[in-house]
Formats: sequence, C-alpha cells, structure tokens
Amino acid sequence: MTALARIDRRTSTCPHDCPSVCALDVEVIDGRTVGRVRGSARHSYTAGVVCAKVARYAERIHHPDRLTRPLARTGPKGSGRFAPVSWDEALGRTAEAFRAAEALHGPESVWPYYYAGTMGLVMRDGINRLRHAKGYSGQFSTICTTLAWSGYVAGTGRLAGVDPREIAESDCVVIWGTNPVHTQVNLMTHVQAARKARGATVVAVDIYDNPTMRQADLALLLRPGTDGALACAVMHVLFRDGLADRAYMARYTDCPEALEAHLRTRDPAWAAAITGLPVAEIERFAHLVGTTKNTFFRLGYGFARSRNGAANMHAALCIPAVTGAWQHRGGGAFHSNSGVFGIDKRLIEGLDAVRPGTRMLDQSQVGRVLTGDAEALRGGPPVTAMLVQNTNPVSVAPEQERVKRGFARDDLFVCVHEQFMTETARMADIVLPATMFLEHDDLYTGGGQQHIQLGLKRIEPPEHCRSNHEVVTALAERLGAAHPGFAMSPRALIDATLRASGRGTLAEMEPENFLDAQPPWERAHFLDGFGHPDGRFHFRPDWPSVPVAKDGPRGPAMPALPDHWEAPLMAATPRHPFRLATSPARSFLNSSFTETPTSRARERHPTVMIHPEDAGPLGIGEGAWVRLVNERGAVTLRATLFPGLRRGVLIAESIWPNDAYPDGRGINTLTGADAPAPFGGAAFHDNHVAVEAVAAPA
Ligand SMILES: Nc1nc2c(c(=O)[nH]1)N[C@H]1C(S)=C(S)[C@@H](COP(=O)(O)OP(=O)(O)OC[C@H]3O[C@@H](n4cnc5c(=O)[nH]c(N)nc54)[C@H](O)[C@@H]3O)O[C@H]1N2
Ligand SMILES: Nc1nc2c(c(=O)[nH]1)N[C@H]1C(S)=C(S)[C@@H](COP(=O)(O)OP(=O)(O)OC[C@H]3O[C@@H](n4cnc5c(=O)[nH]c(N)nc54)[C@H](O)[C@@H]3O)O[C@H]1N2
Ligand code: SF4
Ligand SMILES: [Mo]
Repeated sequence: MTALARIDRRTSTCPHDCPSVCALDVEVIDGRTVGRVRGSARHSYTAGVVCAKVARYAERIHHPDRLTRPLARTGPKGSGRFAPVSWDEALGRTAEAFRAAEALHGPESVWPYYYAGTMGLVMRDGINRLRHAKGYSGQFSTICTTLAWSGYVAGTGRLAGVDPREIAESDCVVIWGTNPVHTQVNLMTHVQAARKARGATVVAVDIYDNPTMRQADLALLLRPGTDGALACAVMHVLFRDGLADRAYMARYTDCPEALEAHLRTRDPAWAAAITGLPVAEIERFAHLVGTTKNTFFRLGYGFARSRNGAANMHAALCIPAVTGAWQHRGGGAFHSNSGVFGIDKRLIEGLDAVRPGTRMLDQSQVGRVLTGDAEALRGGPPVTAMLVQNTNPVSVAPEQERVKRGFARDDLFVCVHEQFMTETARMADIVLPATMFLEHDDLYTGGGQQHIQLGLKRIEPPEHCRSNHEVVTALAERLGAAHPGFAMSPRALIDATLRASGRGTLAEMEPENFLDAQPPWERAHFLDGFGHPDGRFHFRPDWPSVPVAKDGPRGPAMPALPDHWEAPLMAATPRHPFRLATSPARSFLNSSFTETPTSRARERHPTVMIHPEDAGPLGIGEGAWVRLVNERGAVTLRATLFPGLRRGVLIAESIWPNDAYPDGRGINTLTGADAPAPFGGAAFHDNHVAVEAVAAPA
C-alpha cells in the first residue's frame, strides 16, 4: 500500500449462513481492495463485534485461488481437469444440457440445487424463479433448520420469540444446544452484558465442554439426544415444588393438567439415568429457572440435529411455558426470528409461477436422488441436469459415499456456480466464477436478530466473475423462461421487495443500511396469544399440522407430550459402541473458510475428541490415527484425548474438506440421510460408530 492509499469505510452485511447476520463496516482501499472488516457499532445487535474469520475477509475475497474464469471439464468426472471457456460457451452448454434433459424426461429431470452460502435474498433465492418459470423439480430445504423449526413452531405456532437484545435484562440465560462462541459470537456480547450489569447466571446445555460451556456458571453436560429427558425432569420439579405458574398456564397453554400428570414419573432420578447428569444438577437447574422468573432460553440448532431433535426442541421450549417466563422482561425463549420479517418474495422467487404438483426433492437426500432411489425421486424421472449455487453438497451433505457416486454419473450434467473450486465444483461439467458479497447488491434478514439489512456493491469483482442473479437471468433468457423478475436489476428487486413487504424503499434504507423489525414487546412475548388458532402454547402438538414449510409427515409417529424419545436415535450397539456428533468448528463456517490460510492454520487437521478412559483400552494415545466406522463407511483422522465428554461420546468438529482426510472420505461419510420426524432434516449429530486405532497413513 502506498502512502497515498485512500481508505473508505463502507457499510455492509455479512452474507454467511450464521444467526448473527452482522452489520459490517468495511475498509475499502483505493476503491478496490478490502482492508479490515469490523462489526458496526451503530447496530444494536452486532454492537461492534464480528468473528475473527470475517474480520480477516480480505484473505477470502482476494484469495489467489478464487475462481475467475468459466471452466469446462476436459478430463473424466472429478478429475479436476478443466479448460477456460467464454461465458457465452459456458452458459450455452448449460442451457443446451437443460433443454436436452427436459426433452428426454420432462422438466422435472432438471434440479436446481442451492443453499445458504450467501444469505442474500436476491442471490440465494433467485434460482427459484428459474425453477418455477421452467417447472423444474422443487427442493425441500431440510439440511439445516427443519428439525429445529418444526419443534419450536409446534409449541409457539410462530417462528419468533423474545428480542435477543433483551438478554441484557435477564437474570438467568440458558444457552441450550448452541455453541455461540463458535457459531454466533454476538450472542455472547449480550450474555456478558447481563452478567456485568445484573450478575445474571449463565447456564449452558451441551454434549461436550466447548468454549461456551466453559464460560457458563452451570454447564450441563448431557448425553447426545437426551435433552427431552432433562426438560421433562425440570418440569417435574417445577410442578412438584410449586414453581409452576398455574395462572399463566391456565390462560396461555393447552393442557397443563395432562402435562403435570404425564410428568409425574419423569423425575430427576429417571432423567439422570438417561442424560448422565447428576440428580443434584438437574434439581439445581430446575430451581434456578423456577425461581428466576425472567430466565431467557436461547435455544440453538445443534440439539435438534438428532432423529428426536424436533421433539427435544419442543420439550425444552415447554419449560418457559411452565414457569411463565414469557410474562417477564428478559424472560421467555428465542430460537429464530425468521417468522417476523414478512418479506414478500414473489418477484425474487417467482412464486406466482409455481406449478402446483411439481415434485419436491429432499435436499438432504441428494445422494439418494442422484443414485436413483425411487422413494427419494418420489416415483418421478431421474435427475439428469443440475445447477448448483451457494452450497457444497459433496462435502456437507449426509451419506457422502452416495453423494459422490451420484455426482460421478456420466449421464448427469452439472453446472456449479462457485467462488472456489470446491469438491462439488470439481465434479461439475461446467464451473462458473461467482462474485462475493462486496461485489453485488443484496438484501438480508437477521435470523438470530431482528433487522432487515442491506449489503450493497462496494467494489468491482474480478473481471470475469458474475453474480447469481446474472447467471440465473442469462440462463432464463437462453431457456425462454419468462418472469418480470428476470428483467430487473438486483437494486430494483430489492426496492420492489421492500415496497411489497411494507418495509419502505431501498432509498429510505440506504443511509442507515438496516431497519429494526422487532415486533412489539407483548407480541414478542406472545402475551397477545400464541400463533396457533386457539392462541395457546401447545404442550401437546398436533405434529402433522405444525405450521412450517413441510414435506410429509415423515418418519415415525412422535410422542404426544414432551418426553425422552429413544426409539429413533442411532443408538450405540455392541458393534458400534460410540455416539458421534459433528459439532461446528470455530474457524470454518460449514465448508466456507476452509480455503483461508489463517482458518486452516487454527483448525490444524481433522480431529476426533475421545474420552481418555475410552481411549486407553483401545490403545489410542494423543494424536494417534484412528478409523471411525459404521454401516455407511469409514473415516480416518487423528484422535485427541479430551476429558470434557461423557464416556462413549465422540466429537469431530467439522466440516473439513474431504481431501484433508488421508483417503478423501469426509466426516459426512458417517452421517445419515434418512428423514426424521416430523418433516425430515439431517441428524448430523446422531451417529453411532466403532473406533479403531490404525497405523499412520503413508
Ligand atoms: N464457526 C462456525 N459458525 C457457524 C457454523 C460453523 O460451521 N462454524 N455454521 C453456521 C450454521 S449453517 C448454523 S445452522 C449455525 C448453527 O449453530 P448452532 O445453533 O450453534 O448449532 P450446531 O452448530 O449444530 O451445534 C451447536 C452445539 O450443539 C451441540 N449438540 C449436539 N448434539 C446435542 C444434543 O443432543 N444436545 C445438546 N444439548 N447439544 C448438542 C454441539 O455439540 C454444539 O456445541 O451456526 C452457523 N455458524
Ligand atoms: N457433518 C456435518 N455436516 C453438516 C453440518 C454439521 O453440523 N455437521 N451442518 C449442516 C448445515 S447446518 C448446513 S446449513 C450445511 C451448509 O453447507 P453449505 O451449503 O455447503 O454451506 P457453506 O459452506 O456456507 O456455503 C457453500 C458454498 O457457497 C459458496 N458461496 C457463497 N456465496 C456465494 C454466492 O454469492 N454465489 C455462489 N454461486 N456461491 C456462493 C461458498 O463459496 C461455499 O463454497 O452444512 C451441513 N452439513
Ligand atoms: S459472527 Fe456470523 S454473521 Fe457475524 S461476521 Fe461472523 S459469520 Fe458473519
Ligand atoms: Mo445451517
């Protein structure tokens, strides 16, 4: 940088798939280069903080390995041999392949596949406009939120909750099944504020002693998939010891008497045997939340990534309905605000072009879909062409062996639009280079907070990179897909979407860059009634009719009332005696940032944590190579001895690229794509495995 460098500070929004959705202040040097990225101090949730990996975003946006040219495959599938081609040729070949697929098996043989690598509404969801205009197969997006959202909405009837900034007014914060120090660091800002200002007690509920647990006053370390048992015993104590708010329940809940009777046998001794927690800890936790009326339950995604995860989310959510915490400032529960923004996505997604009856394919079952599983294909034609944007299924999707076999099919055409040569891009026929968030215009909503935010173009992209919107629009033109959204610029789409949603205009939002959409206090606390037609919180959900986007019911019938639901778990067996969870790594974000040097250096290498007393008898020492095996496959990585686990539990902080493992098999080789109740999802933290020591790979 020369002495004359001009540094501008520009506003933006972090585009990554993270509940924090930080408002950013970005240094732009000489109008071209990104410098330091900071959290906006003007934004009441971000409060001046961002995670370390985004603070170093210059590393990612100016990375030497960024894709900057369209590429066409020249060697066999997955060989990594590509040659640069023009945009015209790349798009022409893609359109031709889509037309050929459609001619042979109909439009449902084309499957546009996407997820939340960017959370921008225009760039993430615009692919659906092409899908709907052409009648291509639908995607039921199960990989992340389905289990958690189903369980939460089963109780409240609406995907919303107490303003997370209200944590600062709480006297007890329960961080349940989320590891915010890794996954949404801003939550800790508000937790620290409550601690500092009022001496709030912090409870964490997790399955290993992670950095969030280490900050808690009470760290409840339970066995994976047993949160329903803990919740039941807590409520048992609340009823038993006169700490339940019967007046609140009579007014706001569906069946408190039935719940009380049902819980009579579910006491702390019962739960201790299931969870592994001491009875005294369960009693202490119950008394804490029973006597601290303004307890804030921050319920995360992690504890719902089990086959009983929706039931467990619902069970934990029942606690504040028993204590009546919802009535108090700083009290109640929060999981996601995705239900409060009311964004009209008709133009962005082309919702007016949806063809009723089009088949919906399960995102998590991409391996089954691509390997011709008739049930996964819903009895329809094979998938023979795909456009993939913002997701890396060869690394992140369950049943990896099947995913790899599927993408290796010679009769499948795949176009991947990416920022890096991911493992999915490597399997493609055509690879298109994508812009990054500071290079295009978009609109964001804050799942873990309450703002609608802008992330506008601040620098020019590398010469040949194009945005998702440009690619979708160019393909629509070549494929003869008609919709007004294709003729609009991203800025015009943002403006029209804000207007249609009753959220003002782009010009109005631009000076501030975000808009606080927090609902009124009474509504956020459900004091004007819960979201179900009867206005009540449901202890006894009618699971099949839970009001979320759904595909199903799927999976087995669920318990009628909160319970420990053992049956669907992938339990330990004599052959596979360990339970494995694949909790998130701090310096990676899903498969993103696995390309940046400092993140890579911090995470070092794929590792599984094992309890020293489990490791000893197996002859496994610190740093030893081990193989994890189950009926889906085997994964080779290094072990680290870690006492902050229950015996029989393993944690592999993920998601490393597959090629970081000696034989190219990534952690999702071991995870399953069977659809859990009530509407599917991916049970990434619910696996059984055997562990064996192996020789160091050559
Ligand atoms: N650094 C980083 N940040 C991320 C991500 C990342 O990969 N890395 N991923 C992003 C995405 S896409 C999402 S959806 C969010 C998710 O963020 P979170 O809501 O935090 O969910 P998870 O990351 O799945 O898991 C959170 C915690 O749940 C624990 N857990 C697993 N099973 C159980 C259980 O049975 N009971 C209990 N009580 N706890 C359990 C895990 O050990 C982990 O510590 O984070 C986002 N932020
Ligand atoms: N074992 C295990 N597996 C998991 C999980 C787990 O906890 N354990 N978590 C699961 C969860 S919660 C999720 S959400 C999934 C997420 O998994 P993915 O959907 O793969 O998520 P990301 O890694 O965030 O983003 C994928 C890609 O999007 C690209 N991208 C970003 N912005 C843009 C853009 O503007 N345009 C284009 N074309 N591309 C872009 C990035 O370069 C990146 O390669 O992983 C799941 N897989
Ligand atoms: S904490 Fe999450 S939203 Fe904030 S900068 Fe990091 S990845 Fe982005
Ligand atoms: Mo996610």
